[in-house]
This record gives sequence, C-alpha cells and structure tokens, in this order.
Amino acid sequence: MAVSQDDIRAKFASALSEMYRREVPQYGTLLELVAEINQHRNEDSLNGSIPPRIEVERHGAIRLGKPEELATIRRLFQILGMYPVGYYDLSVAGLPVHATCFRPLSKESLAKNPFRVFTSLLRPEMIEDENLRAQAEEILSKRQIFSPRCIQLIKEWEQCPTFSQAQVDEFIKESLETFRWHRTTTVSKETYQALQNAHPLIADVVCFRGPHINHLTPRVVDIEVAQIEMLKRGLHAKESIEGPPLMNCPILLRQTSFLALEEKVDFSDGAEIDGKHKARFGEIEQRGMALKPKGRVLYDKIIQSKASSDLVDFASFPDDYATIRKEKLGYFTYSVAKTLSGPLLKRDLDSLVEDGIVSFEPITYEDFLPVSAAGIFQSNLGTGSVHIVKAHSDEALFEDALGTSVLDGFELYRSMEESSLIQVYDTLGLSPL
Ligand code: OOG
Ligand code: NI
Repeated sequence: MAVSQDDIRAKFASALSEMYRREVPQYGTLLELVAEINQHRNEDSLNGSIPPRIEVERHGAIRLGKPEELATIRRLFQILGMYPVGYYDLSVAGLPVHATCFRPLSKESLAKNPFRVFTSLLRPEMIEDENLRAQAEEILSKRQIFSPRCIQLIKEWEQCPTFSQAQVDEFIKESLETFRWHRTTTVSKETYQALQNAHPLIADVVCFRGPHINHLTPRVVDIEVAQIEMLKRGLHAKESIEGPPLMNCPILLRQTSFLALEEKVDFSDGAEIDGKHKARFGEIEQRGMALKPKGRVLYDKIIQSKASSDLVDFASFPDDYATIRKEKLGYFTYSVAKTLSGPLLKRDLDSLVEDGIVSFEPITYEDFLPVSAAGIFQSNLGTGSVHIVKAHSDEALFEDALGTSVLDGFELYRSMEESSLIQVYDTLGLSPL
C-alpha cells in the first residue's frame, strides 16, 4: 500500500526529532517543558479546544553550501510534500546566506503535519578574501551530503511517485544521514579558524561533512511562560522574544530559543582534538494570523521604527479581528454561521458578516520573518570580527540553484481565503463575489 506524503513527512519529522534529542539532550528538556506548559493550558481551557501533542515539531533549519545541494534537497523535500515558499534575504543583516522555507501548502496537509524546514544557502561571493573564497568552494565541491542510496530512492520516486512502507522506512533512514551531526571536521584547524574568522556561519557551513540540523522548534501555547521556564531549568534562553509583542489577536510569528551549545569537535588532520564549535540549539514558536500585504507593510514599518526612532509602535496595529478584517490587514477563512430564513436584502460580504450569517476565522501564518530569523541566527553565532562583503538580495541566483522559482506566501493565503468565500456563496445559493 502506498503511504501518503503527509504520513511520510510526519514519520520523517518524528525520526528527526528522536535523532536530535539523542544528539542534543537539552532539546529533550525543552520538549518536556513545552509539553508541560501545553498540557497545563489544556487542562485550564474550559472547552478543551487544544488538541493533544500540539508540541509536535513545527520547523527545523539547515544551512547548505553549494547550489547542487539545494537542488537535491528540493527533490528530497518534495517526497515529504514540502515545497519552497518565499525568498529570505539575510544579507541585509550581514549574514552571508539567503534562504527559503520548504513546507506543506494546503490547509489539510498543514493540519496533518505542519513540519517545515528553513533552508539557507551560503553566498560564497560574500567572502571577502579571494583565496579563502576559492578554498571554501574547493572544500565544498568535494563533499557529497546525500548517500548514494538516498539519491537512488529520490530517482525512484521521480519515476513513480509512490512509496511502499518498506521504501518509506529506507528513505527516512537514508535521508536522516544528511541531517546528522559529524563531530570531525573535513578541514584542518587552521582552515577552520580562517573560515570562522571570516564569519562563524561560513565555518559552520563549509567545515563539516553535512548540513547538520541546527535546531528543531515545537509550538508552545504560552511563549512568555516558556521563556521563564527555560531559565529555571538551566537552559540559557536568548535575551528576548523575536517578532510581535503579546497581543489579544496574535499576528505572524513569535520565537525564542536556548542558545547554541559549545560542542567539542576534532579536526580532520588529527593534529588537534577538542576544538569547540557553536551551531546547535533549540527553539520554540507561537504562531498568529497571516497578514495581507497592507498589514505586513505596517508590521515591517513598526519593526523598523523600533530599531531606529520609535515613532510607530504596536499600539498602531489594531488588536481586534473585526477591525483587522475590515481594514484588510489580515487573511481570514469564512463559513456560513446560520441558515437563511428568508430572502437576503444585502448580499455583500460585510453585510453578511454584520448580520451574523457569515462568520470568519483568522488564517495562521505558516512562514518566517527575515528580521526574526536574523535575530535567531545572530544570537547563536556569537559576536566577533567578521570579514564579509556587502551584498544585495539575489533571488534569481537562489532560484537558479533551486532549479525552480519559490512560491509566493501571500498568494497561498489569498487563495485559501478565496476558496472559503466561494464555498460560502455556494452554500447560500448566491452568485459568487
Ligand atoms: C535558521 C534561523 C532561522 C527561524 O526560526 O527564524 C529560523 C538558522 O539558524 O539556520 O529557523
Ligand atoms: Ni527556527
């Protein structure tokens, strides 16, 4: 019997979580803490509306080194029903990578298992020193991050896109090899340090056999409580929560993490053992409503002004769903709330909503925020000198490596909203919009 892509993804995410808990025991502590907070909240909630196991991982992240790796990971994630959505330019924050998010697209798939992977790609053109840049590219050109059997299984899928249970098990085992941690670098201590000195992110991407998963992120119902609990349990929480503040109507994405651990590494030339490397951490997230372009512009304006002069603040962002909807700041799905007892006089959407015939519900934001992502990267890399050149966003270069264009998140939310409206009009027997 063929296994659905949603099921393959769920199985993959759970196998990855198990592997990461073994590799980074602190991540197990984080999962326990999150489960307790969610459980507690579940018992408190009168209507018991929170589903069990909501702390199942929502996302993870990897950092790739060369274009071919990105092209192949796209083919691998496709088997898991995950597709590239959005382009994230991190060069604005001085990080030598750009990224996309591989994620499920439909409401149904997201509900079955929402796992997604923030996947960034090194931009060697941002390495300042030409010799070092050439050296990094040379090192990367020699590595193969996918096992031969994994590549073969990807090809089998491409010829016939269904897997039996046995193929799924083998595919998960083989693909996990790509995400595994390797304690021994592929380079000498001297090379490691030269790359580290250019930028810690460059050393993390270039010096290892694979793009080790660098964090996993469960969902927590109360991120404020989680932030305090992390410190209580000896997890070194980052200073502040990224994203919007606590609101009655949560928007976008709030995240926090425990900081990357200093782990022992050995260098390939054997000259030196007991080196130290910081890459891996644990994170938690709380998701709110997806914003329409107009809402997003307002959010970005507030975030920018927070960084500079504080002229606009979150008080200017409406905090009730009715206003957010009316001002076209957020995306909603609509449904018929009551059956009609007579002919309708007013048929426009606002009237149907005001008359209580149609109800609405916010659509959850399923993507990432570049400023927050940059904050997460930076808090885990530590400070020190960096030697990289400034660059601009280069979506075309990224898509060239990916082998396809990235999907537009706004368009995905817009079409979810639209299909719910078509359904509403159909149910009410009205001609559409
Ligand atoms: C990815 C950081 C971005 C998030 O949640 O914003 C991210 C990384 O550190 O590789 O995962
Ligand atoms: Ni993350």
